[in-house]
Amino acid sequence: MKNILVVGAGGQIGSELVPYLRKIYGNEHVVAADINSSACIHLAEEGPFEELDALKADRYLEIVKKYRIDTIFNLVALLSATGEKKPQLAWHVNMGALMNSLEIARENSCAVFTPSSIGAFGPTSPLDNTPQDTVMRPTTIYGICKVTGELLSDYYFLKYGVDTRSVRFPGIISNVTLPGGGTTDYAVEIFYGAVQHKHYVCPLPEGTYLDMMYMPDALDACVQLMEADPSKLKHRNSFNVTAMSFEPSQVYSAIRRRIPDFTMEYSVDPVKKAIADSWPNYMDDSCARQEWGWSPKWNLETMTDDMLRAIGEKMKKGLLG
Ligand code: AKB
Repeated sequence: MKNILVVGAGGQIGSELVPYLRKIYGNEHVVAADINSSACIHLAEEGPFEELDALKADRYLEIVKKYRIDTIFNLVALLSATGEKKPQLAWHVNMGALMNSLEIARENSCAVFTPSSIGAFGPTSPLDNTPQDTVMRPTTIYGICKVTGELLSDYYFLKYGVDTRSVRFPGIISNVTLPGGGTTDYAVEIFYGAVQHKHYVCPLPEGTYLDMMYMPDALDACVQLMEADPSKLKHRNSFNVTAMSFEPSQVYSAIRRRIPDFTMEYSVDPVKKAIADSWPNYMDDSCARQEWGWSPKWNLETMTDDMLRAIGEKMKKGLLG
């Protein structure tokens, strides 16, 4: 990776991936692009930024040529819960951005990273220790986009030799940019609830296990996979990766051990519950471990310490609304 373009840079992953990549590859070599320039003020101060609607192929191509891009991180996506409210829009945006990324990559010899998700699985997948290669019949539009995206990315590799690579991310927990419209968002919001209000109303019921990962591990996964020796990759689109699996009362207890007066109640969102019930409880990520050395560093305890510290600091500085 020499000249990198991150499309959808203002989102939860992009806002941390851009600075992480810039530290490794140099500020000038990592271009941030997003439809919403106001979400990218910090990114634009530290390195190149371009306003881009990823559905506009001509403008996308112009940026790739201008910066001689060789690697694209396509992070544009409407997440699972939003997708269920606006399925046609989710398909249009998620597949449109991917198709443009793949076509531009094909014409300009770029590698492409597009995150897939635990949402690519469905209720007929084995939900415990979900294998790398198994039944994938998701019942959400988000999952349908993810499976289609995986197949399309493999197709571009097999047919055109485009270097496409991807991971199936679990819920990602971070303290810089809030996620929006996802089913796993509760696992981020609970930390803000604990620090700001000492209370949280959880939209998923007790017992709903889902895979999760702390952002530093997610950033490592992106770089490690894109830097992996291609001759070692038996899979490409897409690798199961996970760092931990928990259900709401476990993260609540972890926080309560540090903030004893923190309280939580449940007010179950039936749409989110149905989505979460159709997703794995925990995935088997041994292929990622074997093929490119995936090894997460954070667990629920260490992540809880770090999340509460970081959000506490933001609150002291008056940075929380
Ligand atoms: C969502 O909840 O939609 C995402 C995901 C797991 O892909 N965070």
